[in-house]
Amino acid sequence: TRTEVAPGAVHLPDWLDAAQQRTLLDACREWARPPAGLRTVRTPGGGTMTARQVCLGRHWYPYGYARTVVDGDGSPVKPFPAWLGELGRRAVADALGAAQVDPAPYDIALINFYDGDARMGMHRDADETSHAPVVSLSLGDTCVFRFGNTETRARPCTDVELRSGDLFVFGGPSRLAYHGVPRVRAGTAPPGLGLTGRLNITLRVSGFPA
Ligand code: MD5
Ligand code: FE
Repeated sequence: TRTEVAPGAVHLPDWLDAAQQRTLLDACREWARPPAGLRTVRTPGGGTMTARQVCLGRHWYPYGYARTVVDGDGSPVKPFPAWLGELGRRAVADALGAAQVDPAPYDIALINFYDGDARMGMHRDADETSHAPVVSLSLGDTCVFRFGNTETRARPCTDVELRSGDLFVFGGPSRLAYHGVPRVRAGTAPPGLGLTGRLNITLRVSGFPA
């Protein structure tokens, strides 16, 4: 069942089968290892994000991108693999149609690890130059994903449950909408996956020169 939550914002539940989820989880665990592994993101105001993160291709920090882990161990960022880019293009084609697949290749992945208490406040993703659709893949525990509007952090918004294997694509006018993760439902991951908590992989086109 394909649900268009707003123009360009499409939810495809269960897009990844159990074997594909396992493969992606194994890859995420490798990427999370040092050097340039999982780290805690510190915000300019002195706070810390509760979801921990690892990046591929370019390193995201509030609010920009770098080629090295500027707020961690200083290592070069791990490369963005070609197979992940192909997955991203296939995701956009399935969700929005082949005509919406950006000509530029996907070149950045941000992988967020949420434990039971982790959340993500309402924000916009505006640090990329390209407006190509963002591809979001969820693994593990179900979360409440809050999709807002392009004007304000506040209402109107729509809450959507994202489960392990779900695909969400944010394109067109939804690319710059406010969004967040108000809660993770601990203990709801598929028993066979072997993941405690939630993992989200976003694929992005930076629009930056190679
Ligand atoms: C997550 N991650 O579940 C979410 C999924 C992040 C982040 O928000 O910035 O790492 S990505 C959701 C997203 C991306 C781009 C646009 C929109 C949502 N949107 O317009 O709603 O960890
Ligand atoms: Fe975001």
